[in-house]
Amino acid sequence: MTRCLVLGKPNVGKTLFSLRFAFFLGAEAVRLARAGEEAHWTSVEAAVRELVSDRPHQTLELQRLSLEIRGRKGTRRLELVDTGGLTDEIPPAPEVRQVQVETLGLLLKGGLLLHMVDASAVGRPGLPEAPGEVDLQLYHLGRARGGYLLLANKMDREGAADGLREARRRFPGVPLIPISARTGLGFKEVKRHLRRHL
Ligand SMILES: Nc1nc2c(ncn2[C@@H]2O[C@H](COP(=O)(O)OP(=O)(O)OP(=O)(O)O)[C@@H](O)[C@H]2O)c(=O)[nH]1
Ligand SMILES: [Mg+2]
Repeated sequence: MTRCLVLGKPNVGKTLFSLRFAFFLGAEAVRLARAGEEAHWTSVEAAVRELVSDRPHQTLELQRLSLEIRGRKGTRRLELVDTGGLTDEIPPAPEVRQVQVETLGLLLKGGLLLHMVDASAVGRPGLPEAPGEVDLQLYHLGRARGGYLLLANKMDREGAADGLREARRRFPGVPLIPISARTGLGFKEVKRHLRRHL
């Protein structure tokens, strides 16, 4: 089973995307090991209510989703891993540092990389979600290693079209798909892209 990491700064929409994409692919439920116990949700709304927040560093454990992409040429399996938000600076809270260490550890083990940025924050350096040094590092790593896809999220928000243009300029030479984890825009393209790489 191919591992596929969803990476990026805090609050860019990694968890909302992971949950909605799981149901989009036809999962009947999402199951997660939380603090050693299995939790599961049979509706996307219930999962989102509990796991998504506008507060940064909501995700403090790697969240592994076992998924299937069905298609005419058979079924491909993947493990989608929703990770803790990465930051330019080392964060003071130990639980945030812990999940970042786990995230970077998994990054070094390989697998496909889905690097998410908030399109509505690109070119607005005052916002915490605006791409930073950590995004450049992920981009250079992904570009060199391959199996890398940039996701420009929050395309439903104002200013996202300008942000998308700026993202294409700043991160050239890699596949980029504009998406909205809120509306499902671009999910079909992400599915098609992943199928080709699994
Ligand atoms: N408008 C809009 N809001 C979004 C979209 N994706 C995520 N959000 C919102 O952005 C906030 C952060 O979403 P999360 O999925 O928790 O972000 P995350 O990247 O997992 O954040 P951490 O776990 O803290 O790293 C929430 O309020 C979401 O509802 C989107 O496509 N459009
Ligand atoms: Mg999260």
